[in-house]
Amino acid sequence: MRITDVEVVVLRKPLPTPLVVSRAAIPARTAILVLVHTDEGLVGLGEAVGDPAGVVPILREQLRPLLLGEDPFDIERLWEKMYASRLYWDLKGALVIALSGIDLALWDLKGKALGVPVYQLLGGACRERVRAYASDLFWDEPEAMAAAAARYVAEGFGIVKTHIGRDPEGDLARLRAIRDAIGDEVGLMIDVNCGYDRPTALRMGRQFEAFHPFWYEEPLRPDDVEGHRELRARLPFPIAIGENEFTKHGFLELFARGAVDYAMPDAARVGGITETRKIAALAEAYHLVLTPHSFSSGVLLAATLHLMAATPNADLLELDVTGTGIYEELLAEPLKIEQGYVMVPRAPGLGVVLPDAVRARYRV
Ligand code: SMN
Ligand code: MG
Repeated sequence: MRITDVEVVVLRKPLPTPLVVSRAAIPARTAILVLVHTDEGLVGLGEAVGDPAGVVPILREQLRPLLLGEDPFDIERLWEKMYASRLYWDLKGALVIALSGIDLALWDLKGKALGVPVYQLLGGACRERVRAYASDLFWDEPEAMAAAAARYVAEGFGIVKTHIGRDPEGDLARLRAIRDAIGDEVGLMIDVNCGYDRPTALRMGRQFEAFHPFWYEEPLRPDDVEGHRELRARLPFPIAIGENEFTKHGFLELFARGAVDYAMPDAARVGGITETRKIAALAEAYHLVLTPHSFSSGVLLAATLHLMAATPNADLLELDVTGTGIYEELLAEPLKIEQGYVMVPRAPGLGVVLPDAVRARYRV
């Protein structure tokens, strides 16, 4: 089998109200989908999570020519070919994000060609269902955040994640409202999306102790490895980072310097399924839990589920429960969620599809 084309489709779903995090308000849900076409008519579907303005030209102009005529089964070799082609310029960022989209598509294609789900290609299932947490509770009025949190608990989630960090003092009222609404037994993750500087992160972290966080996510900028290490040493709850880190080399530094408790590579950013597997093995050697970041379309969700199914030290699927994503429309079979657990999909490949109607609905 040979690769005949790499097609990029950008989908965009405008939101009635933006999702607000510490440094940004997200006005629309965007998905950069990558389709790897072959001479046998089989197509693999992947996703790259980044800014289309940077990622799409790299996919079309830099990576596509490297793949035409290649055997799509040679995933490791093609990964290295793409990465090494930009070694003098781009070791992180948009290049690695673009490469991730192709990597996901190649795994999907291989699974579809062989008629097996991707988790089987990755060594087989460690689990049939993955524990999930409800990711939502974007920055809003405290009452609205608390009501949503209570709803997710009623649906069976044992852990919820909030996105705060815009208004240090007001955020304490938000946490108080959420904690009061969910009770003491439910896990509460606090994601600050790189919103603080070092003194603020420590001062706020000390005040967060009252709310017993499950974890403190991205308190600082992603490049502040030492700052995260210090916070980890000074605060009595775990630090989760990684959604803005790239490749095994980036994660090796986080692990070796003791900057992280929960490692959060995003398979559609960090270098694909191929690279996330290597990061998982590194994390395993450091006795760390892999809790992949996943907040995009159904394609990344499916890739994350397959990875987590086949990875011994993976736990805590990030489930986008906002209802705003282009999510189940891209899944071959409906998602099965039971009491906060998500069943691992069994359709061939990643179990993802891009129906014409979905393409037309959100096409940019
Ligand atoms: C997040 C990232 C991107 C968009 C929305 C929310 C957040 C997460 O950091 O961890 O899901
Ligand atoms: Mg986050």
